Amino acid sequence: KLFKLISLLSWQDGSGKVCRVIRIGTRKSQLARIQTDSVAAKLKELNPDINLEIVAMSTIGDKILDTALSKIGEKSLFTKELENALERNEVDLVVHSLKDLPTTLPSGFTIGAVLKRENPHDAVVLHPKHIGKTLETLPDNSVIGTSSLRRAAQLKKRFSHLEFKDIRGNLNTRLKKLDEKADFAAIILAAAGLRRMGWDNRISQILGPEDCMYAVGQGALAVEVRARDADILEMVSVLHDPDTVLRCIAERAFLRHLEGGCSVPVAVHTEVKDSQVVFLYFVDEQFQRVGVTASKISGEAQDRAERLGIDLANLLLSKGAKEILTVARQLNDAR
Ligand code: DPM
Repeated sequence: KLFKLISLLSWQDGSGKVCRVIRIGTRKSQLARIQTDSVAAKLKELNPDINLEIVAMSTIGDKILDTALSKIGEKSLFTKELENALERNEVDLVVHSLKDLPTTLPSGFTIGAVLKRENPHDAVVLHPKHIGKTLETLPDNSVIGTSSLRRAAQLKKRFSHLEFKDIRGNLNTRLKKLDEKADFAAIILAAAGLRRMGWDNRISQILGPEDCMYAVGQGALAVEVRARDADILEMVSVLHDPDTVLRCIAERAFLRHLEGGCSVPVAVHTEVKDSQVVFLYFVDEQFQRVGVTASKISGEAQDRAERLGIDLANLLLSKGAKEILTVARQLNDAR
């Protein structure tokens, strides 16, 4: 079946070389397009003979703009339509922000590449009239826009003089809502997204772990493929960044063990120290760890990363994390 598909999509060029069209699925937002184009450019550079085509689609997360993400209650908010297209062979790979991918993928799919992480931290973008201030020096009762429970939970505790309100929409919409109205004194966004859009100049403060830890997988791009499509899996595997993969396996294992999703306030901070990544080749063994297939990265190192995430989750569970998350979910459902 795979062979048939390849022959349907391939032809010989003037020099007799076989060309194949590889279709890449993406969401329609400008950020998604920029992220997908960057992965496409890397693939083209590594495989000059391939022909890439980009197919843009809308997802539920793009269509429902008036509800906080955590309230929509659909797990694969930004990914379902793209996975359907993968399943129907309409596209061969899909580029996502890793933090939007559930820690358990539907069967038949895998993350074939996790690219080098951008700055994973959250950033403060101020309303122009507050330029020069920080979260600490903003006036009492200033309203901060974010619909991330994770951000609001941490920042409320740290900056009790501020108020937090939901803001939805893609990055362009949010910046417009901030600048053109007086509803928000500042909004909180991932530094990585702002940087990719070329809006670094709007970042007035990067939040360190003492203020606000980031979301699992934040700042890393992931390439999702059909788990059985060995050709595509092999092609994208060279895009893996070893340090990023190991950090993200640990983070995703942690979140999965806590049974968290995008509706619970779970945040992380990871670092790689004295990296001891050993490169081994597993040719016909395909282990998936929290949805990731990285057969050229030491399986032992991946196991250790996964174990680390699970151990930390267990430590928190023993200190009452389950009860806290249950209450957080109930409060969120009642919002
Ligand atoms: C997820 C969350 C948000 C996105 C929840 C969270 C932010 C929602 C909001 C799971 N996905 O972070 O606690 O602010 O209302 C998203 C962004 C990026 C990927 C935008 C952002 C770009 C950065 C990246 C939305 N998904 O967080 O500012 O590649 O990590």
